[in-house]
Amino acid sequence: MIEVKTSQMAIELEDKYGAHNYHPLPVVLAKGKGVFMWDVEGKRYYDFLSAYSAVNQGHCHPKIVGALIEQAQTLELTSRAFYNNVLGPYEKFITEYFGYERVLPMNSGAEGDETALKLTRKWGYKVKGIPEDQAKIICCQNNFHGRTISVISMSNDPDARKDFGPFTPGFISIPYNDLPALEKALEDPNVAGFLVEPIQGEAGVFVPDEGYLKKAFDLCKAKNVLFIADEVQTGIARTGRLLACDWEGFKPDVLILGKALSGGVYPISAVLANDHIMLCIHPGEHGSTFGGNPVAAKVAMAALEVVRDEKLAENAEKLGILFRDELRKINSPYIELVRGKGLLNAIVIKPFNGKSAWDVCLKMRDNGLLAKPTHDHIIRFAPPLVITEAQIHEAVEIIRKSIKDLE
Ligand code: IF1
Repeated sequence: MIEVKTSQMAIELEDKYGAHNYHPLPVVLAKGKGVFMWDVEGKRYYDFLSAYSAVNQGHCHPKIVGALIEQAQTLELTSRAFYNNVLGPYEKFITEYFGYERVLPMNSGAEGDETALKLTRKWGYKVKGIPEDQAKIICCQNNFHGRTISVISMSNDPDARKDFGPFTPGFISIPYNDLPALEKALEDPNVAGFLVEPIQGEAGVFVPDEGYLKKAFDLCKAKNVLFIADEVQTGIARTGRLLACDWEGFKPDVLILGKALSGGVYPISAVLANDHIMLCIHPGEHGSTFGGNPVAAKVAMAALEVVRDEKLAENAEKLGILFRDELRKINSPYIELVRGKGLLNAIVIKPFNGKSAWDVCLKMRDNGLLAKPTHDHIIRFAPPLVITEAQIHEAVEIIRKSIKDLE
């Protein structure tokens, strides 16, 4: 491997040899620890993206990395053709942790969503009695559930869809945070499930009205429809509760987890459900070579233990309140709005002097804090949940200074 000596060199290599499916902020990271990352030149940054909430436990958490190394040196992969001595204990651990009877382990978030869609359809035919090939799943406008063809079939984002058709049929798209629209869509007797993000991440950290999720859950129950929560981004303590649905005191029928299920060290996702749903899938009907492998199982257990032992949900709730309060004190005509829950937050920027959210992110980078715009005018702020109160104050100061620098 050739050695990357400068940031410029790394950028040129990616530009020359990689597919151009991303447009990263120009910063080349070489090291991470806790809430910080360092670039190739050794400059330190606050990480206010956390790899889209995968690194909730902080970069290179010793307990999680330790679990990875130890298991990788012992037994890495057996496939599911055989049993292994770690998967069972992991399945017991994660189901008890989240309060479900069964888990189906996968790797990426999109695979988790695909799994949930297949499971819901299967349940629709086997239990609900929907006629063959007629099952429908309700999804929400402006959703983000990943990049596979069936998942983008639910999307209304032209960038995600254009020239990737034809699409998978069987989805009904309704506006998010709109109970009457849900009620109407649920009149169709062939609806098997309702898939929703408790907070829409890609849409710009759009937090629905209080009570929306629980009422949506109740509407689904009244029509014998599965409520499927995509907690890939909102789950694992990010919003100040273990799950974002916990805020409204109900348990989704089907729960999709990913990202921080590994603390960012390994791609791990999972679908959780109770027997009457999960046992609709039989041997040979679904799976994955890597899903639930011994390394993933050990890593996920360590990652979940860290969340509990270090009280990350409590910290996210407390520091989220502080963070939003402090952001709202920044007196700038360019901050239109601050919103979020726990440590999943965003500011909406009013375009000014021809500057956009991207320019703010570049300035924050210069001042030592990394965040990413979503759309032209929204910046997501989601630091690792191990952040301290003093660090929140320091980070807000960087954000304030960066906006003032542009004024
Ligand atoms: C990228 C966004 C975040 C997700 C939810 C499933 C998945 C995601 C709720 C799929 C993934 C990511 C992936 C990342 C960008 C990102 C993202 F801005 F695009 F919307 F986080 F907000 N469900 N979210 O948020 O998980 O298959 O990627 O493991 O680069 O596409 P995956």
